[in-house]
Amino acid sequence: MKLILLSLVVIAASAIDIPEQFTGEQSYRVSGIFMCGDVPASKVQVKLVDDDFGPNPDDEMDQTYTDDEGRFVLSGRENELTTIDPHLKVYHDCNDGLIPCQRRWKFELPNHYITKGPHPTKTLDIGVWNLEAKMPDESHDCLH
Ligand SMILES: [Ca+2]
Ligand SMILES: [Ca+2]
Ligand SMILES: [Ca+2]
Repeated sequence: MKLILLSLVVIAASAIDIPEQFTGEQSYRVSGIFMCGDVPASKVQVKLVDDDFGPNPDDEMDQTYTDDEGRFVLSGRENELTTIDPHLKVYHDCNDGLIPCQRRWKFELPNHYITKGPHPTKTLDIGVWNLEAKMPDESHDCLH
């Protein structure tokens, strides 16, 4: 009886395709290109973070600036008891003229690119984004 139950659970789990859960050291790599209109958005600050909730500030996993062609690659790791919540944050001045501080974009990144351990074996390529677009939940951010 126990065996039957167990195999039923296994079948159910594979049918629903429960996402892999992680614990301990996890790593992530993401790349992409930002444009401002038809001009590459260079020197745009980008951060890979593990989103944490409540008063717990997000953990920075890596940060860099886009190159002359608007390209970036971020690669980092984080220790967490449960699966990390990878996010990409972008701070830019595209179409922001004289308004102080930077427009902040935030992307939620899919969990199935998480690698167990310190060295990411997969890369999420988010492709080319035109920063002129307006994100529904974007904000202005001065401290980053
Ligand atoms: Ca987290
Ligand atoms: Ca964390
Ligand atoms: Ca600005």
